Formats: sequence, structure tokens, C-alpha cells
Amino acid sequence: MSRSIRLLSIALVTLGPVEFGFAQDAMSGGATTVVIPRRQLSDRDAFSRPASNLSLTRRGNFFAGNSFFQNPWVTAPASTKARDGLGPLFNTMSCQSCHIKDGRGRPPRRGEEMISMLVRVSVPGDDGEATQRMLEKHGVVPEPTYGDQIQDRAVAGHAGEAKVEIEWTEIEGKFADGSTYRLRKPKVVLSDAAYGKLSDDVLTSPRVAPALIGAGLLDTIEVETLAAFVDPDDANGDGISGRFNQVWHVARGETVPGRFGWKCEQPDIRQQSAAAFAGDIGITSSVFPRDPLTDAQRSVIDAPNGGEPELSDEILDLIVFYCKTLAVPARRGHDDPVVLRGQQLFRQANCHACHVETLETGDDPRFPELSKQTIHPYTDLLLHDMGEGLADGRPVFEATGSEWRTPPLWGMGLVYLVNRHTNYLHDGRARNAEEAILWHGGEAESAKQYYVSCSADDRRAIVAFLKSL
Ligand code: HEC
Ligand code: HEC
Ligand SMILES: [Ca+2]
Ligand SMILES: [Ca+2]
Ligand SMILES: [Ca+2]
Repeated sequence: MSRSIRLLSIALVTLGPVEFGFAQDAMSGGATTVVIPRRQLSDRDAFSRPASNLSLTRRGNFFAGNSFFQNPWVTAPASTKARDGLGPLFNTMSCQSCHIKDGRGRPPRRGEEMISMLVRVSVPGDDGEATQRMLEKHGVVPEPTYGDQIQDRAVAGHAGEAKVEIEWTEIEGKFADGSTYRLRKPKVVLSDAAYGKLSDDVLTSPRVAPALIGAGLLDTIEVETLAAFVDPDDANGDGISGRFNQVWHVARGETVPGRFGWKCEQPDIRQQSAAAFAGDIGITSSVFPRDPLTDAQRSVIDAPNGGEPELSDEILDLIVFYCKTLAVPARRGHDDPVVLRGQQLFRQANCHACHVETLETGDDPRFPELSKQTIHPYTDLLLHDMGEGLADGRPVFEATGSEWRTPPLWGMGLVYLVNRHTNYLHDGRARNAEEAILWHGGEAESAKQYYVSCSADDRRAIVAFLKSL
């Protein structure tokens, strides 16, 4: 190694990348950002690293949480007392099987089982008091026989609730320059319903697991910071009117703004994780002490459980710690001329009105690492009406059937590396970044139109910018 390179690396180690002049723009997660050396860019663990500024002792918590996130839960009773209680109904046996490599899920390919994705269900309900009470605390009226989610698997001796498949329809469209594009639209098909007939008016919402990088930073942003982007009556006349979902906080027993999930239906990572344990894996906790079974599922209610609750607060806290401290990777090629041009076009199209570039996190004494960070998540964490094309027609709390949370775009360019696919949007229908943009409608219609009217070169520049995130 030459002397100057050696000095350089010493400077890097002692000063850290930020002080060394690594552009602030590239440090998407502030001081938590991990800079992945170019030679490791084939590394599938790009989304699985602890925040850069996490101390050695706290890394211990991270790795303990990681093991509970990765390892499968088993049927009770089992010799591994800390990990039993799976099901009786469930989608998968671990967090990791949906959040593959802490990254994104995708819809099943032809003939595959659905794995890294789930389908929520509910019914419209009526105007009665019982419906209103249900909506206040659950956000939906559960389907009477199947509850609010299809668990397609069950422990031995019992049947999964139903078979879930996705059927696709192809749609064609045209760019302003005359070239054409094709999109595919999913339809959920439920069959082999094992516990009785599904309601005729069942509402379904297929959702892929999102990547979890930076979730702790998003959890640490103050409500007041996000409130600055709320514009329900579109006072500034740009056609964009983000708003909060208002959801039930179980531990606090009150309604608060939601920020996690594709429709902002969970208030924080702790409740989101506990809900995943109950709904996706069948593991009860102090937050959700009962398995989500309906009266029609009496035959499975008596299946042995793994304790009351099955998950200790201690393990839940470790998993929450893990999710909160998963690092955001630094950008790659952020100052490439094509990328910079793409960023300019992204702003001209007004994409950044929803995909907000820069936010400050608040102050959380339990997580000094996440506090007071300047971050570039490319989200406002608010709901937007995205039009009929993307609508699932299934309202949750205050989110309508066509409203979705602006997803963060950080890490987008590494999804293929980590997950070996580039399926975007809530149901993974977009096969790449461009298709994701072309599905935008509603409040984002004019941004989409801007993209459609771009030259092929400019479209490539926008996509190059997204890939640099
Ligand atoms: C069956 C697939 C599946 C499993 C298993 C699963 N998740 Fe998820 N996860 C999802 C989906 C889908 C969403 C989006 C939820 C929504 O839209 O309401 C999500 C969202 C999240 C989020 C919020 C991310 C964001 O940006 O909104 C966190 C945190 C999370 N999951 C943690 C966990 C943990 C912890 C576990 C294990 C206990 C887990 N998940 C298990 C599918 C899964
Ligand atoms: C009105 C707010 C709004 C505007 C403007 C907007 N978006 Fe989005 N964007 C969203 C929402 C909401 C979603 C999620 C929709 C869904 O999953 O159904 C989304 C999803 C995406 C995704 C997929 C991300 C993922 O994790 O699946 C990409 C990529 C994206 N937008 C890029 C852009 C670009 C580029 C522009 C400008 C041309 C733009 N967006 C303009 C709100 C907006
Ligand atoms: Ca259980
Ligand atoms: Ca169910
Ligand atoms: Ca506005």
C-alpha cells in the first residue's frame, strides 16, 4: 500500500466518512449510515448491518435481536421454550422469511407458494355501534370467519385458511415520444377456504414485506416534523394533500398518527412487530395476548400454546432494537452527472413533494444513535390518494381504499443485490423502478405525466438517480 493511501485509510477510520468529506447527500441515514466498500457490492447483506454509530455493547443487542428475527418459531410444546407457540394458524415461521435479508418481499411467481407477502381481509361493516367500536380500535371490520388476514398455513393436524394466488392482467401504455410500455395488474384469488364460506363482500389487500433499513430513524421523527407536510385542503395548490392516518395505540390506549405499514396503520415499530408476531407467526405477546382466531375456528383454538403470552417483553424488545438499528447504506455514485441530472428532473416532476428528501429526527434518550440525525429517506410518511389504478378498495382506520403511505426510497438501488428482484409498490406489481412510477395516479398524476413526457434519456436519468439511492 502506498504511503498516501495508507494515510488516507487511517484518516477514514479515525475521522469517519462524514468528516472526511463524504458528501452529506450520500449519507442517507446520517451518522447511522454504513458505507459499503465497492468490492463488497456483491454482498447480499447490504441491508443487514447495524447502524455505524452503535457502540460495541449495543451491537450485542443487535445480534441477539437478529437471531430472534431470523430463526424459526416451532410448534408447542417443544424443548426450546423461548421459541415455541407457532400458529396454530400462520403465514411463515420467522420474520426473516418475509423480510428476506431484511429487504423486500415479492409476489409469488407462477406455481410458487406465497411466501414473502400476505393478504389482509375485512368486510365493509354497517353504520351500527358495534362496527364503530371495531373501527376505532382495529381499523377494519374483520371478515367474520377469517379475521383480518389470511394465514395460509397451520400446524400439523389443522388446515391453513385458504389458498392464495395472484392473477395478472397486462396493460399497455404510451410515452409521449410514442414508445410503448406494459404494466401488470394483480388480482387476489382465494380458494379452498377451509373454515367455511368467505363473505361475498370480502375486501382484500395484498402486501409485500417492505425493507426495514432505517425504520428506527423513521420511528424517531417527531409528529410535528411530519405535520409540516400535511396539507389536507391543498392550500398551496400543487395537487398534493398528504395526511396522517389516525390509528389505535394499544399500549397507550389512545388514537395517534400512524406511520408504519403501506397504509400507516401502525403507530410504531414495537406495535408493528407485535402485530406481525400475532398475525403472521401466531405468537402472542403482552401487546396482543390472543391468537387471532375467530369463533368459526374453534377446532384450532384448543391447539397447545407456548405460554401466556408466548413472547416475553424481553425478546420483543430485542427484536424492536434490531429493527430500529438496521443501517441505511450510503448512496453510490451520488455525484455522477447522469444521477445529478436525474435528481434535478425528480425535483422538476415534483416527486419530492411526497418523497421528501431531507428530514431531521427527534430526540429519543433510549436511542441516542438515532437522535438528531439529518436523513434523506425520500418520504413524508403521510397518506396520499394514488388513484384507482393502485387502489385496493379496503379502508383501514382513516386511510381510504386508494390512499397509500409514501414509501421511503433509500436503498432502492440495492434491492436487486439483496433480494434478486426489483418488484416495487405495495403488492410488488411493478417489475422495476420505471413501472413503479408509471402506476402513480391521483395526487401523483402530474408527476407521472411529467415522467411520461420525458425523453428516453431523461427517463433513464431519473431511474439512474433512483438506483443511486
Ligand atoms: C408474512 C410476511 C411477514 C412476516 C412473517 C413479517 N412481516 Fe413485517 N411486514 C410485512 C408486511 C406485508 C408489512 C407491511 C404491513 C402493512 O402494510 O400493513 C410489514 C411491515 C413491517 C414493519 C414496518 C416497516 C415499514 O416501513 O412500514 C416492520 C418494522 C416489520 N414488518 C417487522 C417485522 C417483524 C419484527 C417480524 C417478525 C416478528 C415481521 N415483520 C414478520 C410482512 C411480514
Ligand atoms: C402524491 C405523492 C407522490 C408523488 C408526487 C410521487 N410519489 Fe412515488 N410513491 C407515492 C406512494 C404513496 C407510493 C406507494 C404506492 C403503492 O405502493 O401503491 C409511491 C411509490 C413509489 C415508488 C416505489 C417504492 C417502493 O418501495 O415500492 C417509486 C420508485 C416512486 N414512488 C418514485 C416516484 C417518482 C420518481 C416520482 C416522480 C416522478 C414520484 N414517485 C412521485 C407517492 C408519491
Ligand atoms: Ca401461538
Ligand atoms: Ca385469519
Ligand atoms: Ca399541497
